[in-house]
Amino acid sequence: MIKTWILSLCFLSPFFVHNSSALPWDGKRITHLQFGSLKTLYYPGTPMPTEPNLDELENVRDFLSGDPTEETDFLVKTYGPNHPMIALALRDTDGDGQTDYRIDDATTDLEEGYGGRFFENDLDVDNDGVPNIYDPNPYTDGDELPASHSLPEHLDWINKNETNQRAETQHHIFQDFGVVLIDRSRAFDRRYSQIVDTALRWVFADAFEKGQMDGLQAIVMDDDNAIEGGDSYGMYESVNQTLYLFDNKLKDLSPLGILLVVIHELGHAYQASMNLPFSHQELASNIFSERPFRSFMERFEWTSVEKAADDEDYKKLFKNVATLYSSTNTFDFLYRGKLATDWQKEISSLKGNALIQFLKANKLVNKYSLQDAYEWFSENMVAYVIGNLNDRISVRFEGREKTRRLAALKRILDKAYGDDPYLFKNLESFSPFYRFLNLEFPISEDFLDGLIADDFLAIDQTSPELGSPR
Ligand SMILES: [Ca+2]
Ligand SMILES: [Ca+2]
Ligand SMILES: [Ca+2]
Ligand SMILES: [Ca+2]
Repeated sequence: MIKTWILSLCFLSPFFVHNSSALPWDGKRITHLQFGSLKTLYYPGTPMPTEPNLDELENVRDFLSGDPTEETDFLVKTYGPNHPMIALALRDTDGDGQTDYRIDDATTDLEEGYGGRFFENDLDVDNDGVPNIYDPNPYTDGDELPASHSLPEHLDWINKNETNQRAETQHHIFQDFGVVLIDRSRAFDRRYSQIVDTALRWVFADAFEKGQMDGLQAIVMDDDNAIEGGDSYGMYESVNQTLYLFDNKLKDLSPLGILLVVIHELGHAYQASMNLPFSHQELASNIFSERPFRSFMERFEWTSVEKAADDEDYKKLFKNVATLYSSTNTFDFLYRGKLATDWQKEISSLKGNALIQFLKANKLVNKYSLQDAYEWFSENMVAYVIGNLNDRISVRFEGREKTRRLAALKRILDKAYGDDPYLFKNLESFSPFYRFLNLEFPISEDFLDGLIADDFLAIDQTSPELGSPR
């Protein structure tokens, strides 16, 4: 019966009106994609939500008939006249004030990707105490958690007749870190699961041990992220405590490149975990204060100021729909006393040598790290790992072998970072942030030797004449 609804909503629904105006909205194709996201929302084969009832549809009509706001404009642009989809975007099944879904508001332009896909928002939609991903019936209460330390059947790769290394890795990660790997619109292959295992075990194990990674419950594999035309390797979403990896973009990277992406995103999970004891409810709303993290970053020249109550961003704040991006911080970040947005303006016109000099003078590893304190943290964390790897190669190898390996490392960084030069040496080993990382995330020689030995460097594709990394 629910299946019928899927078909009817996509193709036959009376609510579905074929392209009525010049909206950047291609009903048939985009609805199919948006709706498809529900089928892998928590895990492949996620049961579908029930069809919106008449009350919900009336509620949608009321909501849209008021004065237009950025929020109603967004819903109409994203879902067109498809009121059942808007009803889902507004739905709060258990009435706890947290809507079921977080809506992808990246774009509604099909050329550049598409918005309107559904992401997890309320972590327990039916309020039966079983988090959605562990819940075989996420929309129906009455389920019970599986015995501790065992994966529920629908998530367990071994139940899919897999006795291979991929399934073993999933088990070890769940047992040791309480994090579950989930195939969503794509499957983890053996390589991905091993790389995630490497990052967790060799870089983040201490943080897990100390309870500093509570903001991570799942690592999931998807095809791509709609953001920036799918130009995204990964994403961490604090509200649903999920780290997303995007196969379409990641598959071209070498193992080391993928590892660096995973470390960057795990860095975000570490940052978000700082805020959890204080503001989980806040995180679930669209307003973030994130005070613990802000205070922490003051040690590293990142301060923050509260936004004025009449700030433009507050007017854009959505009140009824949770979105991935149209949220607002209640504060602005400053790096070395200057607004991050002003830094970005200053740096945007710089190219070539001028850019490199600027980054060096301001101790920045790249342009992207000026986005905000979160990105600065994660980019510097990656620089820390690369710097250690670079030093290890320099110590262990000489002459041509050393040149080849350092060149391989440079190629990997160039490929991953594209036009944004990545100057990992700008994180100096005597800087406060390096010292923090060295204390909290000790890097062992065994780990570095593994990266060198395990084909992580994709060494055979390297041209030996390239010089050492910048
Ligand atoms: Ca709810
Ligand atoms: Ca709930
Ligand atoms: Ca549940
Ligand atoms: Ca349930």
